[in-house]
Amino acid sequence: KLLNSIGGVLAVLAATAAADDTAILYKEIARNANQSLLWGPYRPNLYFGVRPRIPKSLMGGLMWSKVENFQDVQNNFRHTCEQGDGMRGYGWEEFDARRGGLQTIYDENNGIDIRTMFVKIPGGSNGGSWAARIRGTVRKDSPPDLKTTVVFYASLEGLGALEVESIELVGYEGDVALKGESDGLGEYKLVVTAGRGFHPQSSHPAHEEKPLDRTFVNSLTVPDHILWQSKPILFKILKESVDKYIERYGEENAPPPSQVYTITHNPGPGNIHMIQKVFEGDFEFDVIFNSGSAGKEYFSSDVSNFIENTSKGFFERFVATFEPKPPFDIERLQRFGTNLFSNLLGGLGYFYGDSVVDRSYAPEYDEENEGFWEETQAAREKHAEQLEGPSELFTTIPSRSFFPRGFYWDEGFHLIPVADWDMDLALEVVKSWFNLMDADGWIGREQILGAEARSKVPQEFQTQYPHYANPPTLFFIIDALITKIGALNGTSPPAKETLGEKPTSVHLRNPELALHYLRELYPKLKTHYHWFRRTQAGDLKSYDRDAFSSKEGYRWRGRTPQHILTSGLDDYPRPQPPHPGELHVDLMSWMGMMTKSLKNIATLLQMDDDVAELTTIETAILRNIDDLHWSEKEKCYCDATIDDYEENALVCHKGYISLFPFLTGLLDPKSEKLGHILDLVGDEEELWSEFGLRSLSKKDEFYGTAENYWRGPVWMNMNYLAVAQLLKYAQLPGPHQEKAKDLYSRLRLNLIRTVFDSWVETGFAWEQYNPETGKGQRTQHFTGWTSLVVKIMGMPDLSGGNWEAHDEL
Ligand code: 6A9
Repeated sequence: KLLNSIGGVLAVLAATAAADDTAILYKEIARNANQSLLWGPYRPNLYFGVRPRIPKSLMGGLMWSKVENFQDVQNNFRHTCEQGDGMRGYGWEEFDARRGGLQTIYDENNGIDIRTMFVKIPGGSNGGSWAARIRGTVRKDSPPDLKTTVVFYASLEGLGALEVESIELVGYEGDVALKGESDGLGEYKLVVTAGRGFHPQSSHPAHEEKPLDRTFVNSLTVPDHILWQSKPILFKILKESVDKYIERYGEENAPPPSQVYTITHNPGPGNIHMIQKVFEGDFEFDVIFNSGSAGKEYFSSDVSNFIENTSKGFFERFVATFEPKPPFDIERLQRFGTNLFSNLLGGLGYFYGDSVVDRSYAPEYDEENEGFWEETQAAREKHAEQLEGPSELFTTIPSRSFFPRGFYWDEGFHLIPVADWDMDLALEVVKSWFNLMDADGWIGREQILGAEARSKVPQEFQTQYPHYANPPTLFFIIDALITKIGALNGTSPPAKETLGEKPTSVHLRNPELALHYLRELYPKLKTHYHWFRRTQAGDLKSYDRDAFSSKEGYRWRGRTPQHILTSGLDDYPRPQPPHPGELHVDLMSWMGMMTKSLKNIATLLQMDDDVAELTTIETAILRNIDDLHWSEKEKCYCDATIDDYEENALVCHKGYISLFPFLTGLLDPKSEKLGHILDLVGDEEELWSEFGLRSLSKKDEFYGTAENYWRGPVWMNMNYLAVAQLLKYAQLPGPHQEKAKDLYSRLRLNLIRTVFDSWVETGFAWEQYNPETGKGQRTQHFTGWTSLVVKIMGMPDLSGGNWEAHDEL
């Protein structure tokens, strides 16, 4: 049935000649896509940093500080996003990876709001040109003549040249231009305009020699591997300058801080160029990158137009894409939605570098013995980690301040909204992740690529192990692609794709290209899948009943008594003590989801043998989920272990883990078990809170204890899965339809209200929410899976307007 329904699409691929054409067309499209995605603010760990998707290349970044007194600079120079900076909020209000966007940084401690407007200007054969307008607006509560120093730097890693175009002796009165040439970018010119704004004046003799209405440039040559440490480099040259002033005038008669903290003007060749301006009050200037092959140079007047055009239609496109439904179809909430989504997409980064992997394959890592976690711990200490790579990754990130790097299972969630906005981009990111896969089929859970990324992670957390897994959420995106091309149910691609300002996704407009993509990726997906089956297999020999002869049972590797970091639900309570015969119901469910997804692709691609094999596995998983993990006593799904009497026993801690077969879409709408699961979901004494579903039941002995990370707090990724499944069952006939509908309607409202209220109150999205108060907690500015609320806002209102009875949103 499935195969027939996609006959039309497959006919295109049937003839070899046609398939060849597709491959050629595909290459051309990929090249074009690369053009529009080459440049971006792809250094999301910085408040504003630009780079192309080229391993060693030109990079730019912004730093600033107030210079009102002699203490400001040390503490207030901004560069990397830090939770301790005391921002009143920051982030992208509008962002599209192919066009640009705008960001505001509410820097209360510096008394200024910094706006960065970034636009991409297509043209030529090297990824086009771009411009950034930097605007500073003095905050209401700070003095109107606030003095701010701003540094934009450009650095060049690898081969090529970058130098100041013309030399001015005291400082530049007009624009500063750098010209450069490097791999993948050809020749280019980077201009920092004189801009607009007042500059501090003083009667101190130093001011006459170095008037602050000039732009100062200090060009240096430093080893490539320390280029990313631009702030320490700046501090070093600032200190030299401060020392000179003090030496000359003494501390008593030193010039004012705005003068003292200016770099020595020393323009020339170098691989890093610091470009500094000092302002009094509001200011604005542009950074314009003109690609030589574009054949046209752009100026500030053009930039104004590009900014306007980039912004125009953004909101409409957001609304057309996510279609917020009542009661969220009002502007206030839609603006909140654009903000969350823009921050998710604005977290897109390009990472390149080596990473720490323990490839010892030590026998202890087989985790075969009781007490294995002590053996593995000892082995981990013994085996020197090795650096491997370098590798590259194009990905979004969970949080710009705290976790500015790729996380495997977070990314599948991030890409769910991205796939609606720009499917081609989502597929590019998926491909980038699968390019990291090793020959065995392993992809590291946390991608800490290069020294800059490592600098954010304590050493004991840096090493990745090639036998450690993480939930395979990228399969969500493959599923979304298949659903969107309508291939499996025979519908045609959605006409919505052509709405408004929304550029059409080439993979959706040409399903044959989507199939080509899947065909190319399929061998990797399969290798990855088999890696999971092999390395995370459970040991079923103690469960020696006939029903389990199929061997479908799974166990996360990498557990300790208190944590299974690999599961993603780090400290969720599990059987104690850990046992090599343990079986984990969440992993079993992920395997079910992955099997189904792979089977869909295999069906589309007419891999008949694979379809047959996957069908057998799927059936066995579905049967064993119930046989191995359902507790008749507790009426929910549980982990299994081997108890003191060498018999298998279920260990139940009610919470997200108990819902997993439901969360991953494996339950039949008519199943009696679904009814019990819904009861657990809706029980206020267990999982239900007015702020979303608790990770652990209020009645569990470990609720709210120890680290209390996944032991009660409300997480949006799991709540998104829950609300999406409730919607599914609310729309399918069955005995639990009404119950599902009621839970769905209320959960949908609760989740949006929780994230929205906290956002209004604090200016941020948060990593998790308190189940008692609803307040955002743990990591601030967590713009990863918390942004899934934009998908929830777009889910239908099934309450018939009954939400009016709820609190004002
Ligand atoms: C340790 C600390 C500056 C934990 O969102 C990323 C992950 C999730 O995948 C996982 O499910 N977070 C969740 O339980 C954050 C993990 C951060 C680990 C970094 C080093 C550095 O502090």
